[in-house]
Order: sequence, then C-alpha cells, then structure tokens
Amino acid sequence: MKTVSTSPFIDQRPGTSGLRKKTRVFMQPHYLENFVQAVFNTVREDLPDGFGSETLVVGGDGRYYNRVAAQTILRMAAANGFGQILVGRDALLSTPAVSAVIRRRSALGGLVLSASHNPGGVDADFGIKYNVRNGGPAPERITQRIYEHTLKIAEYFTIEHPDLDLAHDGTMHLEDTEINVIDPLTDYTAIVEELFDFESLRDLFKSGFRMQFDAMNAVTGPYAHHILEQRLGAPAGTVVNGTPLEDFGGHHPDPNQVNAAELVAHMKAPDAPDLGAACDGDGDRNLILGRNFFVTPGDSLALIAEHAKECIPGYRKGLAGVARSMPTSTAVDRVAQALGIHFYETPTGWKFFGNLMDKGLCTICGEESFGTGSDHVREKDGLWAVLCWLAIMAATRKPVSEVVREHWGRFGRSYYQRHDYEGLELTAATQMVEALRERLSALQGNPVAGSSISDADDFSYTDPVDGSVSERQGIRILLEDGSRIVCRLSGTGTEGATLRLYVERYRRDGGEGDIEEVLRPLVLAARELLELREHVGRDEPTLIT
Ligand code: VG1
Ligand code: CO
Repeated sequence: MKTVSTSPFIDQRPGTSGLRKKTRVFMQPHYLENFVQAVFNTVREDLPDGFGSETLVVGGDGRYYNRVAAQTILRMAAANGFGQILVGRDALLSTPAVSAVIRRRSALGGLVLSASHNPGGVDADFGIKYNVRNGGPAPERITQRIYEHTLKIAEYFTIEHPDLDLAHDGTMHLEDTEINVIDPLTDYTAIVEELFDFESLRDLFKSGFRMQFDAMNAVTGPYAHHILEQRLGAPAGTVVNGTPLEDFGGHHPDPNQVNAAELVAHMKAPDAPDLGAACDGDGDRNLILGRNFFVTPGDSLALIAEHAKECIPGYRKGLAGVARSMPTSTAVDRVAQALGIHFYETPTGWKFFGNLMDKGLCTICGEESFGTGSDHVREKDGLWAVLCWLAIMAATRKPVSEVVREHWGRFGRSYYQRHDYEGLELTAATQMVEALRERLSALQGNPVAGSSISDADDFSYTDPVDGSVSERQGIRILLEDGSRIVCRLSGTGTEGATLRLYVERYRRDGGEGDIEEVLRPLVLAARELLELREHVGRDEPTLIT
C-alpha cells in the first residue's frame, strides 16, 4: 500500500447529485483521489470494523475518463481494505443499475462515474456520486461530511499496480480485495422482470406496436437492446444511438425535446411509431412521446401513478404513497387524492426520496426534470418509466395522446414549463435570488398574472423520517387561482450559474388550451418579480422544457 501526500481542493462540495466539474478539473493530479478518499474516510467513521467485510460497487456511464477513473478507484478501494469490489464490465453501469446491484448484493455503497445529462469529453463534464447501502444517493448529512473531509484531507491510499482487465467478466485479486467484473445488465434486468409482465409486453410488440428508443449514445443502449429488442421482441432497429460513446456523439445526452430533436422529428413524421422514448447519459431520466405528442414529466408521473395498480403486476397491491420534488407539477397530487393515498413534496434531488421509500411511505416518485422511479431501486430510472408506458399501452391499447387526454378530462391539466437561464454570472444570479427572497414577505396580496399572490416563501423541508431540515430549497410564489411560480439556482452545473424558473397553471379545460398562451402571463410576471433584466441582463431563457 502506498500513502500519497495531498492537499485539499476547496471546491469539492457535492451538489444536487454528486460532484460535477469540467473533465480537466477532475484530471488534475490528486483531484479525483482526494474526493474518493474523502468518501472512504466519511463512510469508515460509521464502520467500527472497517471495510474488510464490505462490498463496493463501481461503474459509470461510459463518458470520457470513465475507464481511467474506475481503475484509480479500484486501486484506492483495495488500498483502503475493501473486502470485495463489484465493477461493471468495461466500467459501465447505469445509475439505476448501480442502485440495483447495491441492493441485490447487499453492498455498502457505490461510486457512480457520471455527470448525467451533461455533455462528455475532455473539454466537457465529468462527475462522481456516492450511493449508500439502500442503493440511493448519499443524503445531505453524508455529503456534508464528505465535503468537510475534502477540506482537511492530507493523504490518500493507493496501490502500485497496472490497470486491471475489465473487458471480461470474472474474479481477480488486488492485494486482499476480491474484484468481480460483472455483467452490467444482470441485476437490473432481474429487478424489472419481477415488476413487469414481460409476456404481455411481448404480446404488445407481436400485435404490431412500434416504438423508437433513443439511447442518445449513452449508457442505456446495451440495456435497451437487451430488454426491449431481445427480451420483449421489439423489432431490431427499435433502439437507436445504442452504443455508448465517450463524447455521446458530441450531443447533450439530455432527453428533452430540444436535445432529442432527432427523435422528436421522427415522432412527427407521417409514419411515426406509436411510442417514442429517450434516456439520459447515466440512464436515470426519460422522455416519453406519442405520435406528434409530448408527455410532460409531471403528467407522465401522474399517469404512471394512476395506472400502476391496474397495469403493472409489481404494483398490484396499490401504492403506499407518491412523492414529487417541490418544483414538479401538482398533477400527481390530484391522482394521490383520488387514490386516497398520501403525497409528499420534497426538495429537488433524488436523495430526498430515499427515507420515504425505506419507511414504506411512498412507492412512486418523480421530478419535473424527466426523472421518475419507484421503490424497486432508490434512483430515478429511465427504462423503468419506458416500461411503465409500455405497460399502459399494453393494457389500454390506445394512443399515448388519447390516454393523456383522458387523464386531463378526469383530473384537469397542469400547464407547466421550466425556463432555464444558463451561463449567468454567479454573483449577479445569486444576488438576484437573494433580493427576491428578501421581498417575499411583502408580496402577499400583490396582483400578478390576473390573480394575486396568496403565499410566497423559500421552501424548507423537514424530513418526516429523520427530522432533518433542508432550508432555502427554492422560492415559491403561490397565486389565489392555484398557479405557481418557482425559482431556484441549479446545483448540477459546471460553469457560472443556471436559473431555473418553473411556472404552472392548473385548469379544468380538458387540456385543450394553448400552453404558451396559458403560461405567458406567469412567465412575464416571474421575470418582473426577479428583475431579471436588471440583474443579469437577460429576458429570454436558454432552454424551455
Ligand atoms: C437537476 C434537476 C433535478 C435532478 C438533478 C440530477 O438538478 O433539476 O431534478 O435531480 O438535476 O439529475 P439542478 O440542481 O441542476 O436543478 V441527473 O439525471 O442530472 O443526475
Ligand atoms: Co441522469
């Protein structure tokens, strides 16, 4: 074992989902090593007997630096005395698959190498996140301790050893540590197979149902080829962009209508298939499209919750409850009310759902950022959402658009958009949000967008399970007519600041309104409230999803 002297980097505070930086930042000597050692130092504090009988899972989304980082981590984990390491073949594992492996193999935790939907490459982004024993992202009390360790780190441990062969499944040893190279598909496939009725999904494809799944040159390619084409019999060619590339083909592997433009165009063509879907870099997000029809993530969550019990064997007993992040549309709340189950509103980021699921308080969770999942793992799960939609299609045999319209007819529609302002100057953006925060208490009663402000606050969350409090999780301005304006700064970017502005207006109009028209007054009001132009010199967003 080799002890290497190092000194802290002051910028290793984990964000909404792990530590994300420019790839070249991660490539600096000691940068990755410091963070990984800080994770090990934190976790070991809770293990009186050390790592000798513990298992660590390692894998990533295949982006540039994934393989190099995995080799570094294997050497460090062996030097730190782990009993066993499970690493995906070629160092690949999607985020939900890491969660599946941790849970099925009773591992201590896992390191996921990914910056998710951020672009990949030497001049793009890299990231690393730590997942804990329940398979979910480390909660804040752990990420805070990891950060504190990064600030006082003085040394890390490694082993002098050439790179290991990760191209083939099998077992080898590094000092006293057993290293198992595993098939990245096995555990994940087993879990989804327990939930869904594969036979009925096979029948759906046999009946001529067609879909296109865009893996965006990222990690879900192998999973989708295996599950959709090989196991469920979807015709070859159903999965496109199905080979993980280090730079994702130069695209943002972000499954929204802008970045998945090719799929969107395909779904508008005269011979469009019945269902279109895409997943992000690490496989935890999903986009669902019908023929010339976009399903918003909030509606997708609500519809999955509405149909799960009838359409998916894994949920036949019904849902314990549902949860959504605060900015996510309130559509799922209405489904929960109709089902007579509890719903929870959490801060942004999947780490807040873990306790609820562990305690059996909620079964299905989701976020507006194209993330949906359930308690089968402790991460959002892109392919799972696609399988849910296939199950809905198999049960209803109706077009996507009709299923959604029926939902709007029954529950009303949450018109919803997120406006992102990227690349803002950090200080100016922070000041803008702070200035609004200070005015919140004075806003009540003010007329806004044809209604008036009934409540305005900065969202604070008390975890119902462990009582931990997370403050300043996003400003919400609630109007008398039920509309909402929400804003917060992103915690996943690697450059400057990104403002996320979320607007929602609920109507019982069967969903036939024009979304731009319905939301425009709220968008304009939000810009005025924030004094957007005055603070950051911008009116129009970079991206609308
Ligand atoms: C964004 C999304 C959030 C999501 C997070 C991680 O965070 O808004 O809903 O949980 O990304 O998703 P932020 O702080 O930038 O708004 V992923 O697929 O990038 O791991
Ligand atoms: Co992701």
